[in-house]
Amino acid sequence: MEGSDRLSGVPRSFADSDGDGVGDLAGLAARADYLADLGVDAVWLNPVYESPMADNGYDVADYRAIDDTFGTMADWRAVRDALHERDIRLVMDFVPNHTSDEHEWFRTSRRRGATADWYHWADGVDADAVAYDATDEGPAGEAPPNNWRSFFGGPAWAYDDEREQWYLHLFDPKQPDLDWSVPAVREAMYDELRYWLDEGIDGFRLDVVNLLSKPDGYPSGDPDEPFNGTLRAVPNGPRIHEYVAEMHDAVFADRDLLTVGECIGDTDVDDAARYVGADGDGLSMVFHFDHVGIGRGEALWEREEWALTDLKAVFDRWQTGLEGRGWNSLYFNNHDQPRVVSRFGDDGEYRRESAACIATLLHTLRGTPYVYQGEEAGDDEPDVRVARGVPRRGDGPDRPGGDRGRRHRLVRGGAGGLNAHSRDTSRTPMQWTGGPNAGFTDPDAEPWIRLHEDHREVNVEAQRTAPDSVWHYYRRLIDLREAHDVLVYGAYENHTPDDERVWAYSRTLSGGDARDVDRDRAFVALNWSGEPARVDPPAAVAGADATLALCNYPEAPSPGAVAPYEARPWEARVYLVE
Ligand code: TEU
Repeated sequence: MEGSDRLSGVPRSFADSDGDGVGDLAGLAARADYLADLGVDAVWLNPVYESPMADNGYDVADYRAIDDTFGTMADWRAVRDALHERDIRLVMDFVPNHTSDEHEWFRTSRRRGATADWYHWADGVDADAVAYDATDEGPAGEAPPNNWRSFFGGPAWAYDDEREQWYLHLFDPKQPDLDWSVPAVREAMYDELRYWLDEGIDGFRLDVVNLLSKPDGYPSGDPDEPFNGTLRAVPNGPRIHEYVAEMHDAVFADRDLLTVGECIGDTDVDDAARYVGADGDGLSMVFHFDHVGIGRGEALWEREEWALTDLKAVFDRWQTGLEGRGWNSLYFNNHDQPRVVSRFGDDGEYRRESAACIATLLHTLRGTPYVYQGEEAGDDEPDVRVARGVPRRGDGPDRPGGDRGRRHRLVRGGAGGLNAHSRDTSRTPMQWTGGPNAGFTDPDAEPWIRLHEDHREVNVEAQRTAPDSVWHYYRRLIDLREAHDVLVYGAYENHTPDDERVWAYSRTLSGGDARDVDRDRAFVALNWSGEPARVDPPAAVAGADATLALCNYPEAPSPGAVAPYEARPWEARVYLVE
């Protein structure tokens, strides 16, 4: 299970069964064969719990109920069964750090009932005594308890008139943070997790799990850093590993599960090793942000020049750093990230080649590849103004009038930076066909968010009928990885760390490995550019007998040995070396 693919997706954008323009569980169940055809062996479902949808369902009002938007519990069970019948596992997104402000726990907390201390409540401070800005909220002359900023913009504290105190919300004001130092909170969350395991699911993606333990006393962060230093002050807090270990023992132990924890901020390899646990008694793996942080400016919407060597350095660090200590997750895309073809590839002339080249990287490294809906069809980024319509229809923090909305308009150079980091553009409906509404919903329905205008050319149906498409290339990559353990478990060595175009590396499974290994070395060469580039295989593989197992150009040479060659733009080759 470790090495194979997961497909992640936003249910509201995947497939609509009832013509209301919003994707749903019945739509997903009806596409189970598609997932099996692609070859993924697990599905990570973004939240489908009952929610006022202030943040795409990451604001949960009831962890045990399915939101009407997506269907019923019976529909959910039908999805589970449809996947299981095809040997596809189901991983649920779980949101432990915060609830919706409409959750019964928060309603009771704000009136100082039984869950009075379940959230982070604090008194305000004298506005004249602090250096940070007060807000218009709260009593006159009172500032929030500290200077932390919400990751969605604005102060991280909101004043509650009913309780007459401030509560912490690291995301939207409708997402109050739970206080995990309270044992009853942890027990309640473990109960919710067990509920879903008892329903027969196969794992969890744990949303911002590394924010659960807040620093004692809510110390203000460094005002010279982005978000006033909140992103440095809060993640990986003092008791976090205690909580994860406890969660493991209380919920995950003795079950065959996949647990992946999203870890934002400066989570490094050593932190990740601790999350996984010395004896595997933690999470299966984490999502870190080191590589997706490349090319992002200081301000949220700024875009910077980036260099391939920087991207390599991140992967090198994680590939070698976790060797023998933990397992990597491998991803570029998800519901929060701009489409990788537009970001690190070429969404113009070399869309097909660059999409396949980047996919080759994800499928030939040590770890678990995650593919985000549409990625397998080579989806790129629509212009954000198109995706959103005017006014935009996306939900959550980027809504108009929010802090992000204000930042949008400040971006220099038009929509470039905005496109680069908006979350809406990756959430446009799945492009199934070139027909009306791209086959996502009924022809006369209005999709909840506008379709990408290129769906007439770029869609699953067209991709599946073209043998040399990105879609078929993903299929072949998935099969190749399944067939060759060296691509899953082999040690990674980068042969070209300083090259700005060529990324050439080998994977080696050392002898004596108990697994059934048919070949013990692979050599992968990627030309990460639109120019021809010379590939010089390292001494260890040069001249060795080899099979060219995969190449993203249809006319591929089939040499009996790895020899130097001139790589075509975005050419990717995978050799299995004798
Ligand atoms: O994301 C955590 C997170 O920090 C992201 O919001 C990220 O900073 C942002 O998207 C910029 O790229 C998780 C979920 O994946 C996201 O969808 C939720 O909005 C968030 O947590 C709150 O639950």
